[in-house]
Amino acid sequence: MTLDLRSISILVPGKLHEHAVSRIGKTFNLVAIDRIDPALVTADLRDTVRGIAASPAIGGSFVGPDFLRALPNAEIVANFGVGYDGVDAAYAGAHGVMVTNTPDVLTEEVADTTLALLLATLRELPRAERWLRDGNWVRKGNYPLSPLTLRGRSIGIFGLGRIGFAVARRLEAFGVSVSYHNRRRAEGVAYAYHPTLKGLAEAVNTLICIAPGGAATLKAINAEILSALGPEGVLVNIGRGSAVDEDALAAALANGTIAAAGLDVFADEPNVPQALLDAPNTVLLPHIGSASVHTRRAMADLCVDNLVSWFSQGRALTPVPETVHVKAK
Ligand code: A2R
Repeated sequence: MTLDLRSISILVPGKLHEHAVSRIGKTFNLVAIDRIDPALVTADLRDTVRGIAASPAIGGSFVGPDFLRALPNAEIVANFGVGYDGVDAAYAGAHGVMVTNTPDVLTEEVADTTLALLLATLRELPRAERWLRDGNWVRKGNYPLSPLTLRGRSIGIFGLGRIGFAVARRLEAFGVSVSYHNRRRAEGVAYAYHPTLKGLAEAVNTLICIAPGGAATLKAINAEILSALGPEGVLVNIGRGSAVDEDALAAALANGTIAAAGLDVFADEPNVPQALLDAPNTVLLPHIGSASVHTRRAMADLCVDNLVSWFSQGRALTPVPETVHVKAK
């Protein structure tokens, strides 16, 4: 007997990648509301929705207890993205709701973007390009030599997981030293381990943040960490903006506590603090770490494949650690 997945209602609250929406529409009974908001859940949705596919905005809407309580028959939340700080996975896990994310399929893309952002920040590539486009090469001559370089740098990775490893492998090819901080030492890894972020920041002059967001890393990169990085210091953040105290960072960039920062993520996206926009020593990207057509489509497929597997095989493909124990009904 084949199960007809079309009878299963999957809720898409707010925007989601169009390939994911299209596949959900063809496979399941797709229902949609404008945003993640329990006030928008009708009595009919409350009774019928068995799964949620969502891409919660950073610093915005949140699949939290209120939303999950409003949908008591939801068995699974398929999060679009590897970072799932937009879903209360601990609450979901404690209440028998599976949460999935989209790891691995974006790892190499985000690692590529990280190296691009690091080099763009050190060698001032966006400003150098502007120099050319503004006609300064013709009018004024060569672009000034960049004070910063990757040569001789020591790199600290905050969050040596899937993406962190892919970044470290690339950095090895660039001939620079790599060390890291995680809560636990990564097994079978030769890179120097620092049990504290402060210890890592003291030991290196370049900090790459690829740790998850959430309460445990909230503003972990603060004035103390930036000061430990020192005047040659460079911060690259490709993980989550919430991990950085942006006021402290703006001050550190303005007063020479550190030299430069390359940021792809911000605490309140899409809003970027004016002080970071005004700083000459920042390279700022609009959260494009994984944002190629190729990789976003792979993420969309994995997001939907989790729903298909859950409702047809009774298992999730990529459950988050907080919900691995959750069994299908
Ligand atoms: O702490 P550990 O031993 O679980 O290592 C993880 C580390 N990590 C932390 N390190 C220090 N303090 C924390 N509070 C903390 N929480 C986690 O971050 C692990 O080495 C790394 C995360 O790696 P994965 O789980 O493999 O994630 P993946 O695929 O590399 O993506 C990382 C993040 C996402 O969460 C999004 O925020 C972003 O990339 O797109």
